[in-house]
Amino acid sequence: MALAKLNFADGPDVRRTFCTLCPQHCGMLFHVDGDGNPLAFDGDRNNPVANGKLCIKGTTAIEIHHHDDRLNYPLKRVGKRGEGKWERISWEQAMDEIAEKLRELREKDGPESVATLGGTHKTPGDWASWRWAADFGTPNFVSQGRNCGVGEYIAEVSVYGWDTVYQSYYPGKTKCIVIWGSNPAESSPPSFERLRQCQAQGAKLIVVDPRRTKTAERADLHLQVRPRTDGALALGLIHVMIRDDIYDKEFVEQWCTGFDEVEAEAAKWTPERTEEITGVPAADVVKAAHMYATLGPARLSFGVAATQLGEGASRSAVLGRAILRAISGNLDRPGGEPLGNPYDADTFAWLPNINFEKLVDHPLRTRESVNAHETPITSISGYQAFREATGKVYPQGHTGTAYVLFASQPAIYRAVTRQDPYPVKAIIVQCGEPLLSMGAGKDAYEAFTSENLELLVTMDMWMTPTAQLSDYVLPAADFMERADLSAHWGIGNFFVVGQQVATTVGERRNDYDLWAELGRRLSDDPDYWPETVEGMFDRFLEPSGKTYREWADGEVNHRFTKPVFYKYRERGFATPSGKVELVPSMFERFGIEARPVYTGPPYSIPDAPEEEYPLQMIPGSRVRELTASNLRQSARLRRIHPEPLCDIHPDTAAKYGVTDGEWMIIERPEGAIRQRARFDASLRRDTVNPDGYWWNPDQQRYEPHLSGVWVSNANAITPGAPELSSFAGDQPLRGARCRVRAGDAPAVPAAVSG
Ligand SMILES: Nc1nc2c(c(=O)[nH]1)N[C@H]1C(S)=C(S)[C@@H](COP(=O)(O)OP(=O)(O)OC[C@H]3O[C@@H](n4cnc5c(=O)[nH]c(N)nc54)[C@H](O)[C@@H]3O)O[C@H]1N2
Ligand SMILES: Nc1nc2c(c(=O)[nH]1)N[C@H]1C(S)=C(S)[C@@H](COP(=O)(O)OP(=O)(O)OC[C@H]3O[C@@H](n4cnc5c(=O)[nH]c(N)nc54)[C@H](O)[C@@H]3O)O[C@H]1N2
Ligand code: SF4
Ligand SMILES: [Mo]
Repeated sequence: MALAKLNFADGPDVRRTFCTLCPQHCGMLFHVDGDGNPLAFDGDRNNPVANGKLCIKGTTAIEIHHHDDRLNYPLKRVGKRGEGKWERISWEQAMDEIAEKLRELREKDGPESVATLGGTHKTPGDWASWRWAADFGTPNFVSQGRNCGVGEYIAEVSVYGWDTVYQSYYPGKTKCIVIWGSNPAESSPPSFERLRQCQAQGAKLIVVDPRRTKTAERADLHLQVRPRTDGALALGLIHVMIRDDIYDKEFVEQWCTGFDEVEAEAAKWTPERTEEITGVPAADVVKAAHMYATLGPARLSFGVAATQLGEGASRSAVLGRAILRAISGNLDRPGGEPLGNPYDADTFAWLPNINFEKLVDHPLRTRESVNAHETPITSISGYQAFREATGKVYPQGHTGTAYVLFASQPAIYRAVTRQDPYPVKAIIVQCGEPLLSMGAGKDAYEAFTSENLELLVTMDMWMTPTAQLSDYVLPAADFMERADLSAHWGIGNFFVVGQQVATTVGERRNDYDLWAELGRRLSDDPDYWPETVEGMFDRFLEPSGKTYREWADGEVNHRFTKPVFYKYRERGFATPSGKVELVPSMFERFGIEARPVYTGPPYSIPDAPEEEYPLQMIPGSRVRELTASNLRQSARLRRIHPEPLCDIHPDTAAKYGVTDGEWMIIERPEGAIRQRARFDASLRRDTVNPDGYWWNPDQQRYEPHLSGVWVSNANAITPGAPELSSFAGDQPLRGARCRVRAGDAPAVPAAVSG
């Protein structure tokens, strides 16, 4: 229950941390009893992320902490995979047995035969798994952030040497905001609040989204783009800016290379042709270009959609957006696109403690990641190339470098089932849910149930569908049960430290412990893993001059590096040439089309044929009350959103016999799912928006139902072929073709506990 006005200064009964129920990491205070039970909570007004506000998800923290379904003890499978027969074992036994198997595989098949699948901004599991992979010697590690933004990061760092992903707009300073393929009204309460403040101070808003989202409702101009055609739209905007001479000529002349090639490509994209492909009226393309280029400092936001458009479409979209930011003269301009500052040398030691350098030179590693031959820029050699290019300006490298190293999930599944390009035989899942949230769920299932897979370990808070198929299931602590530190993967110029709030229930463990325990059994370096996560935090925080304890218990528990603008004027851009490379040499070096050539529908690689699958689906759009596949256990949140809903235009529904509020079937070659239709007359007629990540934790567990993983889960039917992933290995999660029809309610087998 929320208790009004908790204050950290009120004494030891009030503990201070931050919420990790979604990636925003809003500051939180808890009132605890003498046994370490959290009794009440409040937002932390002294934390700048949300200034004391919490969203509805955050308010379920105590419910989540005490929930009956939480995993409390390590389990070892004794029946067949997915049969639900377990033996309770100790952590010691689990770690010994898992480490032994990993050692055997490393000796027999090389360290690359072990893969890890992680989640998004779930401290401390993410960085600890990377640090572990670097020490073990496997390049086959992924955290789910790869599908939020690898393509965008790579494009931005290639074009101007740093990224703008985690940057924000500034009330009073930012005059034009373009929210493109993002919906902060649902996905980020703190940045939506900021957006409102900017609008109140006169900023104009352009939203690029096939849906009329709550964010789009606030827009001065809504460009209702056809899914997957963002690259064409970007070229149309560039075309108008050049044609009407409203780009920043001086900046382009002084700082950019490749402008002529961009101009030649953009010349083909008249507003009329742009309208033909994107569905955005030509007059709106012109209007948007003028607003963006002339209103004053402008911020063109990051949004996951552009990364998730798959082969061809994604590349032109992210490259086009990077070019727009550059030629509009907004790079590193106050109120525009601050090129994030790396942590000062005296603030925070991020990359040195992730230790990717060890992976590069690992004596046991002989191979690149399983996707490197297809998407060579996301690889160890890609990482080295970016280190070299950015190193001249940022000696520590680009702090988001992990993104360049992430392997691609479909390639990992293929390496298990087809042993191509080499076998992967063990997978450790932690903080992520591959069957539900990682795309290509069917391929994940095939891999997890394959005889080729000798070990599947899942560490989670719940018995997820992936956990149900695992050989070992390990109980994870929630954020209240651990000491914590968030640095947003080293890309946010901000860190916040959290106290442990609650006493751990049962044998739940901090995610760090998994990697440290395995690491201690497998590492050649006895000092690599401090005994506790606090010890590891001390290492991260060492340059700040304070220990974890001092930060956690001190008056202020966070630090924000103030942006410095126009840094390039002194040291150039962190690209190979030191200039903004509008046609990035880094792309050329890795065999990627470096001009912003648009390849969208019709696709260069066949997806589902258009005649049979006339619609496009854009599943996985965030809803305020859930985080991906997570939090469906909360009775409170389920009451708000009890069933999977698929948005569809009434005319489209009429055409295919679908009724508002009734069940409908969404089909692709991979299979069919059922959701309830929700009419939305503001949606494009060629687009449907199925809810993402849907399962039912209260339905029958284990095979064949697996808590309903195949019933409504949109990622059961997102394309899985590795060739359909983008140049950066991001999956085609949005815009794939589909068809719809009316259907009966799904059959629900009786729930059995266990
Ligand atoms: N409540 C909640 N908040 C979250 C999360 C959550 O699960 N729940 N997840 C967190 C994570 S991991 C992330 S990465 C962020 C993501 O945050 P956002 O970037 O805001 O992601 P979405 O809400 O999925 O918004 C993507 C938007 O893109 C639109 N879209 C779909 N296809 C296309 C297309 O082809 N072109 C264009 N231009 N737009 C398209 C969709 O309609 C949708 O409105 O949210 C974070 N916050
Ligand atoms: N179709 C479609 N698919 C998408 C997207 C999309 O837009 N459309 N978005 C993609 C993006 S951007 C992202 S980031 C992913 C999100 O994908 P994930 O990060 O996989 O999403 P979640 O469902 O939030 O978390 C997965 C699991 O982590 C567990 N978990 C939560 N906290 C902890 C913890 O502290 N420790 C441990 N061990 N486990 C924990 C949860 O119980 C849950 O089972 O989805 C991706 N998939
Ligand atoms: S779930 Fe809500 S309160 Fe928690 S971090 Fe996300 S936005 Fe903040
Ligand atoms: Mo994400």
